[in-house]
Amino acid sequence: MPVQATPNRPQFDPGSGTAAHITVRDAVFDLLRRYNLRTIFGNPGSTELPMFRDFPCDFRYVLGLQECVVVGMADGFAQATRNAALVNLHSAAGVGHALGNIFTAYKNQTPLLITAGQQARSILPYEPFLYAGNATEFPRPYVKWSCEPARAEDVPTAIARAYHVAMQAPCGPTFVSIPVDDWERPAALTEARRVSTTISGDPVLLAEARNALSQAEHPAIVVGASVARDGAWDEVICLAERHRASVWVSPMSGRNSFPESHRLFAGFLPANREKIVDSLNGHDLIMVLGAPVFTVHVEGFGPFIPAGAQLFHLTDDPAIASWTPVGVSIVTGMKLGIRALLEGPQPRRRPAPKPLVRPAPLSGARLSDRYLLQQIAALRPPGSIIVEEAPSSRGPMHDHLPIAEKDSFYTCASGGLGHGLPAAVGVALGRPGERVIAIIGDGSAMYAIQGLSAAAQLELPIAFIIIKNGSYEALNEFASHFGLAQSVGSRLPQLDFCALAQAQGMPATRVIGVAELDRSLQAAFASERSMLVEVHIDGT
Ligand SMILES: Cc1ncc(C[n+]2csc(CCOP(=O)(O)OP(=O)(O)O)c2C)c(N)n1
Repeated sequence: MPVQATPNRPQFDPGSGTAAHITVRDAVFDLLRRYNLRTIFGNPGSTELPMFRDFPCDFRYVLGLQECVVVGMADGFAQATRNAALVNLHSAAGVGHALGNIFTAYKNQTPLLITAGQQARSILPYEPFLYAGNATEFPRPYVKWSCEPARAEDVPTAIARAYHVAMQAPCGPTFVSIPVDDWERPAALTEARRVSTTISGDPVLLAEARNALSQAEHPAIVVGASVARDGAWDEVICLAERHRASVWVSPMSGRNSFPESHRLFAGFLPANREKIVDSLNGHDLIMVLGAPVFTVHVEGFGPFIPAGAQLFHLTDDPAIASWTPVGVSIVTGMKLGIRALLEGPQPRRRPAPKPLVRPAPLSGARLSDRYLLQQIAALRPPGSIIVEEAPSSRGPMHDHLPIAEKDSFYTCASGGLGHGLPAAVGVALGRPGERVIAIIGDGSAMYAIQGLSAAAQLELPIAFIIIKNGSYEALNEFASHFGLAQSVGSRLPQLDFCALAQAQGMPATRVIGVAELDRSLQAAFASERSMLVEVHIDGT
């Protein structure tokens, strides 16, 4: 990340050898400016207010009406801008509300620099109102580093360290708890150093991997979110084409890393060990790029890969490399790693794999989620970005809404609901001028419905499509896996999403039948501001 110029840097006083009248606040805002962290996602409380005294005009504060929304927006923004996002939470209670999406940011490998207020140091021994006991322990284990500086003057150094740790692979959230009286204390300016974030893999193992790839008869590539995060889209296409390899998407991938319209695209691996082995059957070499091997959702048994196959694994996460049960793992950045694979010897001649058979187009006799997704695919503006959180519609989406352009799909890697709706706001904020389409289940929407307010206030061009099926349908489907006749607590009460949107300043429209669908989608896709479309699936 380039270090930024500092327009309003506090004056250095040559006489005393220190900068004159520099407070912790001055030093922290100076650093934030130079790390280009000028957007603060927050929800303020008494213990944070002094941080914002004389709030500088080159910063903006993005208010989330609940902390889960704050962190979800920051996650989308950080992913969209490829820089850490700055979050400010209220001490214990605010951090508590935020934890679900902090977990998701950790699994998404999203760099977040999270600060939280703490009570004044002098009263901490007396357990004051709104203090945080063991503040640094609370967000663990889903932050990579956590600190409450021992002295006020150490706050800027802690912020610098938190930024660099968040940005190191695997990227993730970090946490600094800041006592409320620290902001006015004197401090020294801290250098915004440049710290490299690129990891280059072991050249010997990379040579072994590329030789094996060139010699394989039927290689498969499995791509995960780290490929997209590291901007290695073009490199993966080159690698797949060079080797005529089938390309699968890893289970539960949070980003799109390969064009789903490409003739080598083979499909999505399910999050189930036996089904993964079935899908990869026939491949003698499996090259996993930027994904765990493998994320599963249910217990499974037997081999991890087909008998006789070899597996190589490029990952930017040493922890994932260490628990991977099979094959050779190489810890590397994706761009560098895949470029190293491209230098391999000429691959053997191979027939092109059979193209994926797509489902036939639907007629629209029913307003199913499949039909809705097909129409979104047909009507969405070119270059639009999809953010999804609609669990039982994920499979239909794979079938009917192929994602063909880079950096055009985001979802959560954790399975924790309440991320997608605010993440869409963050993505739109981070990619100004681009159209975002948020496809959200009616159950999922309710975990972070306050995010609509931010989208309306910020006047962002987001089409929120609520798939209204009146239930936690994914749980009904899952019940059969455990042999349950039906699930408890999976029917939703009557919810009026149009009213929920309008109450937050966003226009909304309801679609009950196929006849109104296209017109409503087109209106939402053309609107300069956010709009919500509540789509009743199958007559719900
Ligand atoms: C924070 C959180 N709570 C509960 C769940 C369990 N869960 C998984 S899918 C699901 C249903 C989501 O409903 P909806 O968004 O309407 O999608 P549908 O299942 O109907 O496709 C629930 C509650 C979860 N994944 N995350």
